[in-house]
Amino acid sequence: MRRLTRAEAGGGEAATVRVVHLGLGAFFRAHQAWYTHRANTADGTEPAGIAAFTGRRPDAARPLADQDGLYHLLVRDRDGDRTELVTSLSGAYDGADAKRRDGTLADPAVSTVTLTITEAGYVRAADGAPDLADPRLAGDLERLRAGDSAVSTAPGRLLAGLAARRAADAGPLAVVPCDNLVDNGATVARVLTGVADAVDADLAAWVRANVSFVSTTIDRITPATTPGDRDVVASLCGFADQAPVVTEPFTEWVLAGDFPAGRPAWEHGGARFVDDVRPFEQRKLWLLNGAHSLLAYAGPARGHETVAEAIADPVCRGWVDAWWDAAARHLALEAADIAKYRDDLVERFANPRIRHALAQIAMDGSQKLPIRVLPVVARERADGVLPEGGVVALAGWLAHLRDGTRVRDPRGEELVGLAGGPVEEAVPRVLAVLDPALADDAELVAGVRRTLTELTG
Ligand code: CS2
Repeated sequence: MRRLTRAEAGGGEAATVRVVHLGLGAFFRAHQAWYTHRANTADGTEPAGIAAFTGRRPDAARPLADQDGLYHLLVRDRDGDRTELVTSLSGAYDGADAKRRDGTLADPAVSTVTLTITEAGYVRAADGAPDLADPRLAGDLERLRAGDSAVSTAPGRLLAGLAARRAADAGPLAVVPCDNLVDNGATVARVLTGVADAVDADLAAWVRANVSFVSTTIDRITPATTPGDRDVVASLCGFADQAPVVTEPFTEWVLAGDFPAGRPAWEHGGARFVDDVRPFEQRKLWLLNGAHSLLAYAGPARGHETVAEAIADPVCRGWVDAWWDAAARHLALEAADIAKYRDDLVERFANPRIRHALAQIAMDGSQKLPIRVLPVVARERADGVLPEGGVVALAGWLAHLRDGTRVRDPRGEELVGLAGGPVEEAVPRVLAVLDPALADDAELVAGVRRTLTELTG
């Protein structure tokens, strides 16, 4: 078995770094790094290298660094597997390496920063402003004010890098968030300028004048890689790749915003540049991610562990269809477009070769539900409708919290506490954490109680 290196695999020289990425995980490698790879391999483009920094998993950099940044995608169709070598990663680093991070962001050759830091990584308060009372962010503010860039939150790290860029007079750049948030460009702008305001007024003014915040919709289902997947990659391509990424054939990237210092030619991977991402964003967040969360919380009550198992169960499929009917009523898109998107989603969810664990999707519900489920529930309630799919998603979340054994959420401890005890009181208590208006809606609360009892027997 051959070791994966640029010399062995013919991946070419690592390209000059033009993109910095924060959040070196599987989704980034299946998505933005793949688009950059596609851009680099198109005729007539100047190759752009990516320097990627880890977030929650510092150990993710090591196997990639050992492979000169190279790795394979294992693209799994329902009929078979293929591998694709991705060559756009020029460096993989521990996100705590402040010197490297700041030095790279201070390089005028860098034009773009992409982010996959998860919904929770933006450290936002309920009103969308940075949660300056969060102990980690408060600690970062102290350090940044003292000129110390050994910070730990993603907004703190990005701001430290931008301060270095300003000091080096390295010019403007674009920040491109790639997390499943509503209006993610405006969201990250609010967080970053809010943190900058709390650190230094001159730095905040520089950020406002020099950083363009691009909004994006991103999509590619990327389950966690298993040791068995590494064996499949080895047998398909003959390399002992220590860091392959499993993904589906489908991929989408829609972007709106300015790139003042240029950008990789991502359109060569199929990225679309539009004036307004909102219709694409709502379609994706409500139909795909909303259904994912519904299945993640209600599927285990019916004995399922993966999305493919759950969607094959007619009861779960019925819930998802009800959810999609409700969401579709509020999408500003043609009915035929929505029908096609739904058909494609069923096909993608049912892909038997993608083992997408419901437990993976169930993470961080307190951050995800307000984005992917509550907007539809609120619209349906305003129309006087009790949306069955939304009720099942919320009741399933309650069941997940009451069980308590698999909860991974920044507010997990508090939520598991609130979800305990008699159902009567637990339901409004937990719903109020998402939005007090939900707990005041007697019909909704009664529906969630009823469904919770049905789900948990
Ligand atoms: C999933 C997403 O884990 C989750 O919350 O809903 O990661 C989903 O797989 C991606 O957004 C697909 O593009």
